[in-house]
Amino acid sequence: MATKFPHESAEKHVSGEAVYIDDILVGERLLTGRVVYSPHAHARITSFDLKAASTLPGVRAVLSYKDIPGHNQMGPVIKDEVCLAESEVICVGQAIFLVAAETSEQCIEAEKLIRVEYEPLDPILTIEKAIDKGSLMGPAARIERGDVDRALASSPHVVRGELRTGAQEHWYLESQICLCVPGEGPEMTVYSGTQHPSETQNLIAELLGVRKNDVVVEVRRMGGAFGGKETQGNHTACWTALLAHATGRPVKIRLFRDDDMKITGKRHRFLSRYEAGYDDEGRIIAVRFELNSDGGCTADLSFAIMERAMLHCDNSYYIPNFSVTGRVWKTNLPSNTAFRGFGGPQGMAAIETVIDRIARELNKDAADVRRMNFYGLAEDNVTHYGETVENNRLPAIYDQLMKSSEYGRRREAVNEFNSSNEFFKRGLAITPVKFGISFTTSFLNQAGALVLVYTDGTILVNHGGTEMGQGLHTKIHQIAAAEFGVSPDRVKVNATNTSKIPNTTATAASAGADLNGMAVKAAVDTLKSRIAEAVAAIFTEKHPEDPSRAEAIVFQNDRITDSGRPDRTIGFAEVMPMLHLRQISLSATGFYRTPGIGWDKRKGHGRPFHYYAFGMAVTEVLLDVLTGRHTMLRTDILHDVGDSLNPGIDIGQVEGGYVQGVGWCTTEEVKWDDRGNLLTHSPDTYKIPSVQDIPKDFRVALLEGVPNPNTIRLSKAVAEPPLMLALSAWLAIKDAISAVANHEIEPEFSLPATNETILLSIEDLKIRLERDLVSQPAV
Ligand code: LUZ
Ligand code: MOS
Repeated sequence: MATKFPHESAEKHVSGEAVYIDDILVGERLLTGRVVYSPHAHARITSFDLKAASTLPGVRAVLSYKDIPGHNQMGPVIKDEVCLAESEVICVGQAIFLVAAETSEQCIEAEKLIRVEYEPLDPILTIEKAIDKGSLMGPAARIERGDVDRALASSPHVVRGELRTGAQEHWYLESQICLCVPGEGPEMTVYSGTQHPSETQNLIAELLGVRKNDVVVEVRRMGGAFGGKETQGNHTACWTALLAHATGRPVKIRLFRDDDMKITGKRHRFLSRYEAGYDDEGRIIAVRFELNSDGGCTADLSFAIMERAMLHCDNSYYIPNFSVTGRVWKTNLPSNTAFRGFGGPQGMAAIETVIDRIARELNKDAADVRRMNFYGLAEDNVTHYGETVENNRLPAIYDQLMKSSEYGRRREAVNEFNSSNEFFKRGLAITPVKFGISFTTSFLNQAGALVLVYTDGTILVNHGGTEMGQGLHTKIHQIAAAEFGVSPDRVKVNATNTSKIPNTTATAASAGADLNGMAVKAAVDTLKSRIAEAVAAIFTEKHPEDPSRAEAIVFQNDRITDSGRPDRTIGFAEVMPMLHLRQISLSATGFYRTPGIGWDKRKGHGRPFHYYAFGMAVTEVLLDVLTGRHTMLRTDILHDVGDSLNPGIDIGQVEGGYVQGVGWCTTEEVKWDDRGNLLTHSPDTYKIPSVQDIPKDFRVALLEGVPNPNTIRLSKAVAEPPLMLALSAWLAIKDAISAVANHEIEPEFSLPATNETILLSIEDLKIRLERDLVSQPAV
């Protein structure tokens, strides 16, 4: 299946023909919706007056929580999140009122006429203050193995410290959007930019006080999501549905970019404390982590994200004595949410910091320290939570990548360069990724499909996953064609629709192709066995003396053939009208649940993941010591996707994931003022990677010859894992900074390593270096 197969919408994307929600044609009865949100991080609402706004010409509805027919609630899992604020606002950006008008300008004019009285309250805007105030979102979670206290006490060396990792804005190209079209009676059709159509459907039904079978959510495609529409696509959908319900007219809300950035949650900031014991070689004996995240003002997915951080703070390393405690803190910022990696990056940044520090303390190359701590193939291969690392690709990837990237030679070249250059330094680092594939909430690992065959031999595939540019529909398209043994041009993948597939799981956790691909295969298998039986009967009618058996029927090259008697064959399209005349059902559902997983959250033990995805990256940077500016000179990546379903798409995902991770690690800094206003709410103050930030020499390869057992066509998930390869860029920068002091003292370092952070780190290093020189006793 690994032939070239372009993204199903590639041509439409570049020609502009791809229909995004904002492109859907609606009649002149379409209204524009707008959300009016809190300017305070924390305040009581003492009164409000909507009269003047409501009577403005063109305005069709101005709504408050009082106008909600059902439950004022849009919490995705934990019901702690109101749809519209009642007597209190708990972050800047929290929705309070909704406006629908004939034009967007009228909405904005109406908003100016809304009178609200607030009584400001003291906000919590940092993890530190949340800790001081005991503002916990919920109970702490812990995973433990071995005796960490004793192991730390008896370790020859111990490093201790603290790491801060920053938030990250999703910056999907298409901002949050929804179009709702009211139908007959309580019916509502919802075109939503959501990764989770069923959850959007459920929340809207509860909000409107209607039944779930009256709400249909459809998603053709999103212009990017990255986790930012796993739960928070629901918000805009809920607001739009309320306005459509109130006015009886189609309503569309598309958030302006600045509003989107202010209103929606980000990747969780973490404050991580660590203690790690190791031997003279650099082998880790024990680690204790305390992970603290900024959950924002409601729970959203914060607990699942913390859990994934706790399940990934081992990254690729066997750590015999391990303790990790995770705490989610409640602050007065927009609720932080899923973002590609889902806690994994924060957990991995913590252990990679530990490894890097151990290497620097021992004056070793961090590559060697990483290698010696990798999970083993046959021993030392059980994680701190009890899952065995099967089909471990780490040693193979390491050996291949060290060689293909010429790490050894380049390490010498970097040293050479650094010893002869004062104002420019180079840095080099290799980091691994081991990422667990499955939702850690085990029941979510399920998917459904509905496959239809028409009498012209065309196939329509419905499944529960959503397309956000990642190529899921393309892969599903290929899977359906391959399983049916027909050419791909017979197949079409439908827009995701809750009236076709009910009760779906979010397209998330990198599992979209794994889960939905298997569900589609199950449906195709059902159809094939039904068709095989009927076709065998047709063949047998001509040769009653020598019957064809259904088990011998094969689907290949657009034909259906008796494999024992190749002359008995009929075209796939040719036979369909015959099957229809014979009253054979040509549609089937498919269902899949991931086998063999199970995870006890409370004990912190089990097998949460079906398998692991592995990858490694070597990054080399050039640092301008006087400005703190860095250039990515070269990145080599070797990544494991099993037998790739589509190498073009998979390499694109690896490249994109890496570059998005580089953004998080380097230039993307989310900042708020001391009243909880987002300062970085547009691309002129928030720096996402551009074409300039892609490594000058970027070499991405997929690991060959590694079929992944028990998955759809022996493939592996791709989406999230490559993001964390960017930690190699982050640590290459640290390596370059460290070269300023000839690797004699360790730089202070945090994430993101912005120009400013780098420059301060260098300045600090120079001051400490001078102080050391002065205090050296004369020999
Ligand atoms: N969403 C979720 C996720 O609900 N559970 C997960 O384990 C997960 N992992 C990655 C991304 N989204
Ligand atoms: Mo996600 S972070 O939507 O897999």
